[in-house]
Amino acid sequence: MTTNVISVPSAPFSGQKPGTSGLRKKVSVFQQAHYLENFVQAIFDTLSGQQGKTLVLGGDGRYHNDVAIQVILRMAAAAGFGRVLVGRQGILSTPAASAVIRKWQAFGGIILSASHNEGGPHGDFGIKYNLSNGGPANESFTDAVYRRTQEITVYHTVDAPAVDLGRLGDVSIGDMVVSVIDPVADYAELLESLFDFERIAGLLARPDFRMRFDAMHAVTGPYAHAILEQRLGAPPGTVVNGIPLPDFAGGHPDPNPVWAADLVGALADPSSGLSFGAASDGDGDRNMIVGRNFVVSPSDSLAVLAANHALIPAYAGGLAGVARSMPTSCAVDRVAQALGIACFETPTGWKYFGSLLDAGKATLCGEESSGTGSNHVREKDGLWAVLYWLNILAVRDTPADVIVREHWQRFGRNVYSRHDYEGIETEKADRLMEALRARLPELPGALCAGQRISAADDFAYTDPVDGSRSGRQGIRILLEGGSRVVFRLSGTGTEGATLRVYLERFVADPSQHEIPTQEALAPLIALADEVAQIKAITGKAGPNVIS
Ligand code: VG1
Ligand code: CO
Repeated sequence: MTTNVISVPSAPFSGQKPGTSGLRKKVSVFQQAHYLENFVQAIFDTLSGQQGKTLVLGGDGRYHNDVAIQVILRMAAAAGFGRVLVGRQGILSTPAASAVIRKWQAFGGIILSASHNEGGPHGDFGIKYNLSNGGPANESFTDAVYRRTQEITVYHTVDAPAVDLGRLGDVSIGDMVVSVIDPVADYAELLESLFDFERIAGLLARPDFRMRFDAMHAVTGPYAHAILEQRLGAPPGTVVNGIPLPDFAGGHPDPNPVWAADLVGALADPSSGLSFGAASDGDGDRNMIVGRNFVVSPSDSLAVLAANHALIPAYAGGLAGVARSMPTSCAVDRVAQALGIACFETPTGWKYFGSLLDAGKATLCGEESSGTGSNHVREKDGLWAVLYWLNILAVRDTPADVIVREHWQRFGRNVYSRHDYEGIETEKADRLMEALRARLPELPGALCAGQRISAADDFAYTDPVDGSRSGRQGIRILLEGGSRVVFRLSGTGTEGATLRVYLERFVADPSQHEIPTQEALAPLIALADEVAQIKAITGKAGPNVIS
């Protein structure tokens, strides 16, 4: 059979610029004729050498996933790919896609997701490209794709019937083979090779240990059912909201105290009998860890994972180094120092960890936004983090909250919170950031809300492996004693702008560790408002989400 390529004339759309993690827009934007096709063609035009190679394709199952998969399959055939590995029903979590790319040495992968953003016909859709290392394409690639979208005049496809994605096995589109694969198998096998499954199964079988995993009606449902309940023997019902729905049952699949309030509430209620809770996001790369009446801060979680690495089979040989995004708290830095290993500070977004992982400079990475992962894939990985915690709990036989408290006693506590101001008019958000930038030279030494600022800058990063440079990655205001306030605008939203304010204060004295987080951070919250004029410029009385 030969592939008859059809070339369809098209014209550029404005705004097809990938953000922190791919291109995210309203579903209605993606539903415009040629919109998805143009972006996919821009990716394929930016690649070279894909002829005859393998592409991995899947998404988080949100609304429009099924339509987009069929479009991309036909375009992949026209672009000359030899094979596409596509998850059954078009499903692949982000970490599973990364695992499949690596295991089968694919040329790259396309992941359809807007992650934690809401779904459904009025929700968001998204698309991103991952390279052959399994990780998100770097900035130079996404910049090139964007440039291509601005000059596109044609896209290429083929005439072929829709592939039945419900049936495992191979079919052809022209010369290209489409292999419909089990979305869970390769990923579950990989996780099983990292952790002590026998020990975790023992913990889950104990009558005095009960866990709940909330899949938030997003992609991790089938993965959690297969791994936690089927392979590890957790009682049925351990996984809740485990059936993926195209609109996530109307919620935001974002595992934070606001959107996962049910889980947090259940762990705070002794009558639930629960001892450990966890949740993941739309595409399965984020994690939330909850102990009894205790939400583990993601920054603390990264530090705890690093400090306990010797208990985990895959990491018992030692960590090469750790890496965190700049706004993530410095808790893990203290662990790295104690271990005598390097700690890297990168801009926000997983794409910056790839080169460190590839070069063997870092083993564990994490972000304050509920993302942790390791060199087993090139994405953050929600269920990986949950299994890591379960492995620690199984070995130490200590509840999660006690593990964190003991960690604070040993290393001190980096009290931490993020305040999100959502739905700000873009013009106001830009004005706020520009005003802050303009004030940077005068801030060091200044007194603000009664506190002395010691340094202030706009974070810029030079990749230690490839030397690439990324500027304007967030305004940092540093105070004496390790306190910080960081300001940046979100790069994943689809409506207006979201201002993220990251607040951190180091508390060494154990007698002060139980002070409620917002209370401990109150002086910094006041400083943030005074220095950036948040209320005055945005007109908002307070943040929409505090995590
Ligand atoms: C947010 C998080 C960032 C994360 C990104 C993608 O980006 O802050 O840490 O890497 O989402 O995660 P931003 O630009 O909105 O702050 V996911 O799970 O949405 O793919
Ligand atoms: Co995600």
